Amino acid sequence: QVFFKPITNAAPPSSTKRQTKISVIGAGNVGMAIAQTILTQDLTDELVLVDAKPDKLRGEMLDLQHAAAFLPRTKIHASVDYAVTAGSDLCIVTAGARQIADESRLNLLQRNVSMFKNIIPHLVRYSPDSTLLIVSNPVDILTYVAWKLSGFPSNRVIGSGTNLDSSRFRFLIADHLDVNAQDVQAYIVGEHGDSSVALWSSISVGGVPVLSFLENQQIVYEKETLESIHKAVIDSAYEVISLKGYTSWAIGYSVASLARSILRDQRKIHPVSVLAKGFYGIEDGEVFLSLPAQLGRGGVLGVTNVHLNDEESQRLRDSAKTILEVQTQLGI
Ligand code: 6V0
Repeated sequence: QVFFKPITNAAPPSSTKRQTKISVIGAGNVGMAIAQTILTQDLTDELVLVDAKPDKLRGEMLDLQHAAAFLPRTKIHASVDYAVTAGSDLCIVTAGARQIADESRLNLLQRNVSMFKNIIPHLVRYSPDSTLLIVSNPVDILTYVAWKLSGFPSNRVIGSGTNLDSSRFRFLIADHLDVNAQDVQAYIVGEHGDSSVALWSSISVGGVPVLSFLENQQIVYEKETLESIHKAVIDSAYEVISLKGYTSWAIGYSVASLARSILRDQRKIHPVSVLAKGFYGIEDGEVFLSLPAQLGRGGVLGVTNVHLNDEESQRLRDSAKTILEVQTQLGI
């Protein structure tokens, strides 16, 4: 029965190595891009997919399993039953309702909240010690909803937030300056999407602060170019969606980078959606917004104290207020 003849006098296998398990809820375009990036980057021992559509789910699972010969060894499971997620370290939620023609954003949000009421309690029940990473949109509000529904401490509920916006920002700056995007430090914070806030003063390339360098050189027009880059960041999701129907690859890499920081205790700083109360003058109400946060095995370890000018702080507080107004209509 045994394929290999066991070696004799072997020490018993070490039981100290901790196995990791990631569950991805929603096997659509975004969920599958995240799953495949996690697999290729060897981030987990077990990967679980959950979706409401059993046939699509099994098809996606088989398709990934058939790549086993080319991938690091990872157990891949899929089921519509959340029991399969039991003992997950990280639960990534990408399930989302599609917008119906003429539907208001608030109505779409209400439908996603109802969906979360079905999803989050299962994740809590089967993986009470996990970290929840929310990707479904509107991500900041749904991260708040997940936090409320889960009863988890806020350090274990994170939204993917502006990690993706910041990566788009870094790409566009790198492209403009003809440098490597990994050498560009630049943060977009606040609400994921239209009202996001670019932190101009934090932009540096290879340790050189870009704005003060340009100002010293009195190169004013470059600042306008950077502002047009922020606009391009905001427009880029719409552009990709209008061209290919959805976005997937960049969000896949973005979320995999968060998974790595959390599960491998990388203590890296990522702009992600965290409970913002008490930071940067946001005092009223409980809102989740993206701030530069340090991520590690315990989830959110802290928020860095980046310098924000008056306009940036005000825009952040305005975003918080807008989100809070929407949240009060949700009845959570
Ligand atoms: P999609 O391809 O329609 O996938 C959604 C999946 O969710 C489908 O496979 C559904 O069957 C599944 N689903 C629906 N209801 C349930 C349920 N109750 N339980 C389990 N699964 C369910 O959408 P796509 O993958 O393109 O997008 C998913 C979500 O990610 C949307 O809300 C997007 O707006 C959001 N994105 C968030 C981004 C971010 O930066 N935060 C970026 C891109 C997309």
